[in-house]
Amino acid sequence: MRRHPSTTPRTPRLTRALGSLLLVAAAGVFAVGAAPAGQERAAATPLDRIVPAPASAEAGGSPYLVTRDTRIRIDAAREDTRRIGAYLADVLRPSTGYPLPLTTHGRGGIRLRLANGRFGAEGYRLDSGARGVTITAREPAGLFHGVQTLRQLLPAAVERKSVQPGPWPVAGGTVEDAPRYAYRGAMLDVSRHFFTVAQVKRYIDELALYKINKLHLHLSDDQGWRIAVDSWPRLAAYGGSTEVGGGPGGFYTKDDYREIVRYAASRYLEVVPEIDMPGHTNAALASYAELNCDGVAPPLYTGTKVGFSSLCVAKDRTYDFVDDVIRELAALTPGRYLHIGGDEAHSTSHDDYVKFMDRVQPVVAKYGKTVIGWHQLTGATPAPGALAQYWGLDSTSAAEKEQVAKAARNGTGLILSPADRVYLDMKYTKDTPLGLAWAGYVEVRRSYDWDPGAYLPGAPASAVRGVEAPLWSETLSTSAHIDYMAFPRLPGAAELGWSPAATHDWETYKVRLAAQAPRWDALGIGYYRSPQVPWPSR
Ligand code: TNX
Repeated sequence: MRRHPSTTPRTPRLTRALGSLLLVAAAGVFAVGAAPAGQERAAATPLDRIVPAPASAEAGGSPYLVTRDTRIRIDAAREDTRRIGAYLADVLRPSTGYPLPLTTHGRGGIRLRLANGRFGAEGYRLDSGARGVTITAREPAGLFHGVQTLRQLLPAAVERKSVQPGPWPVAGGTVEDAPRYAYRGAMLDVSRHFFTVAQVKRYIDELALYKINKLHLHLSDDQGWRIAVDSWPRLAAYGGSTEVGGGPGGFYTKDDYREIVRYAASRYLEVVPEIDMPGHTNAALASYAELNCDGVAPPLYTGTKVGFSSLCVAKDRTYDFVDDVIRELAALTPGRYLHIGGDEAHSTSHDDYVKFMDRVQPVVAKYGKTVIGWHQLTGATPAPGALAQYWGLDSTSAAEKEQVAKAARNGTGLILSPADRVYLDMKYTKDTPLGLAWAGYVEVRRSYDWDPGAYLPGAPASAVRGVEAPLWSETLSTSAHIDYMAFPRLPGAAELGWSPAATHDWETYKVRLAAQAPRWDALGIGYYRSPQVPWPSR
């Protein structure tokens, strides 16, 4: 993989070069009249004007024009390549109105090709010229990410569901790309408000566009238990029967959940399920009296306070429960991680917390999974291989930061989710109608402008496995709410996880981000029009 050696942002120079190239192109190929008279001719998007920024982009040669004759070429032997080709065709057909058949023969067109090479597990190369566009990768995940790049290189109208006039140019040149981090996540809290399978799928599609590869589902909390557990059926049937504000709540049957996992996998996302323990457990405690130290089940809870519930650490029955839940959840989980929460256990003594984690982490290992916990887990003894998800703030005490950094120095991997940067449920400003503000207001620039590799003092850069943007749902109950809080901050978090540090530059990022807006309009994604970003006028 070729990388730019310089540590200064190279985007402006490249963009200028691409800009003049495109003037030439526009005077040539597109002047032939592909666009209806009187309509502005679409210039091809410069190869590096995508989010996340690619590791390298070299403009050169003629653009490729997707036309009625374009075919999508795939490898006969590979079912996964065929599926990615079908996915691409599904994106392009409604707006172009072209047939875009999949074929294993011929030349040119859009070619998806698996080949050995230094692409890594998720990298790809995209070569574009007059005769075609070829995306090459070692693994299907790389091809899929390359397809997302191709989408963003086509005019935004390609995302519409009705036939658009075109033309459909892809700038000429080569993109070589691979992620900075293997873990690029987004979390959705389906406990405080329940979101249906269809709503989760919609979010998955939005995440895939920005090359996010982990969907962390916060499946249980005080306000609701959202996954069916056969051995403890009241968890979902009763514990899932309400939500914040007293609405009807809901839960996923095992088939629902398998469908989410399958859909996520088809977009190359791994689902990371979370059962939050030992705090954040009122829904479980309300469902089974025997889980309470005093044997009395509390009522269901529909408010938004945190820190008032705890599993009974001293009772053996608690560990039957934990074993059953983890066993059934692990069986539904093809991915390698199982998140056990561990945050805000304010009603569990420190000794009990340590005991609980010492007993529960081996259960996760027993069922073949790797532990992830919120960073409070570093106050106990993280299991070998465990990852800690850091959700502190700039203002978090030096002692707490050092506790996490020390664990990192001792081998605990880190997922970075600083609340005053990438908590997507934080209000943008005091006027944001949705969201919370306990971590402060988080405008778009603040959300983007930090370096995961150098973020936590005393933590080695090599401990950082990636970035995750959590979306807590105390105040959010619809897909429109999700979209408004996630856009435009989610693409920034995705870029921090994907792009080389050398590309990091707010001034060029905000231009690339602004260029995404017509795409969101085409996709029906309502977003916050931050005054920090030079949005095109509508
Ligand atoms: C803190 S972050 C929580 C959640 C809340 C969230 C709201 C974390 C691990 N716990 O219980 O939903 O703040 O922003």
